[in-house]
Amino acid sequence: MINVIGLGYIGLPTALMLSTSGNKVVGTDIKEEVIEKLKHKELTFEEKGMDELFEKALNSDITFSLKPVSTSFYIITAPTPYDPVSKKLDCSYVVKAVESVLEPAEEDAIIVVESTVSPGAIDTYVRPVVNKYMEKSGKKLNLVHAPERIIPGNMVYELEHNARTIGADDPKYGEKVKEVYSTFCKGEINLTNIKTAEMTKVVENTFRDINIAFANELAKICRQGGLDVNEVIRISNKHPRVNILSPGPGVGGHCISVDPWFLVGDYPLLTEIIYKARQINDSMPEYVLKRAYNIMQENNLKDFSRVGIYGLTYKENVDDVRESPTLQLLQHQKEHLGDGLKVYDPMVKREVVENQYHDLNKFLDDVDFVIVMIGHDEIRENMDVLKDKVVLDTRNIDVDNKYNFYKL
Ligand code: SAJ
Repeated sequence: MINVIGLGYIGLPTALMLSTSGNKVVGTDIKEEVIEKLKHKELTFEEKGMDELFEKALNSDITFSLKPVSTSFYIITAPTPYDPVSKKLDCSYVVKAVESVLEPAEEDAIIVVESTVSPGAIDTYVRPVVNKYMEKSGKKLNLVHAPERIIPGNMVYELEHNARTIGADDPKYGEKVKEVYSTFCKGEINLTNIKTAEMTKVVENTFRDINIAFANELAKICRQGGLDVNEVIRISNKHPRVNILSPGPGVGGHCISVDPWFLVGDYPLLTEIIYKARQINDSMPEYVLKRAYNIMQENNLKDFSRVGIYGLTYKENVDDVRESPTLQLLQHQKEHLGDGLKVYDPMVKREVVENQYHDLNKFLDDVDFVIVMIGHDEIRENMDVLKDKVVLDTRNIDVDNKYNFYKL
């Protein structure tokens, strides 16, 4: 039986997938409301393909509990927040989750940590707790690190098809974990040690951050040079060894905008590109505001309260607002435009910011200038609704330049 500890964005789909792949699964979370909802057959967040997966898992007898159960296989998917000032990882949730399974764990049990941690964090924070318990109790436990790689918006597909990394002290236990993950994972499963597994995860997200920063820097260069960055990238990408990513209003989410800081924090003198890339991506929300100000002047628009922001999530078609470029932009609205910008996002049902709308038509009635921060399918499929507005399209939703939108 597998006990998944922490039923958030990673833990829940993982638990459901394991359950529908022939494993007996118990999902555990310390939050009562999460367990209550799941027991009442309600999902806690939206994600493509999750409804069907949940339905199947319920038929495969997945159960949910507030406390860990006694078994030989745990998967820890607790959150790993970071301190916004020091940029240091806060491993306390992972440590608490690991502590919670020490007592119920059977002799020789495997504890797989999936949460993203900074390189070396397992040795620094998790291993001492496990070792101390092993000494005290005489029970043998085995730590394994299998960092998750699934992308919000396509999690269910990627859980099944992505290659995976499994880091273990002893390859024998790595193989055991591989066997379990092979029940659902069709991708290649690579075995390594724990420290390498930690590093690969952070390196993967840092690679993407740097490449997005390059695209964003190009956008600034092309704007100043009077060029269309999207056209430059489209043509450059026809080269067989060039694959430039898309510029945008900033990098949000809990992964790419966070993980590179772990390397900067630990290797401050060596992380020049990595640090610069973070700064460039972090500069984008304010860059959008400055661009918006110029567009307002050009169009003789004076009323900041009739400026609307389309999109509050960190990327398209997800409901996650963590570290979203729009939230960063709103923090700086007063410095560059003025207070009272209006905000709408079809994916965000709850009240997150001031002046938030839940109806696209009402939102459009109240604004003259729309800054498209996120290209949700809703707006990509209904671009006509914007045709009478002044629009700053930061996501290049109007790929064919049919609507004369302003671009980044
Ligand atoms: N973005 C751009 N331009 C691009 C691509 C992305 O501006 O060309 C922006 C997005 O709009 C978003 C941010 O970057 O604000 C990050 O989005 P993303 O879709 O690139 O990635 P995440 O954060 O949703 O998920 C990443 C993935 N990592 C990599 O692709 C290397 C995913 O595989 C990881 O599992 C996830 O981080 C994680 O949990 O670490």
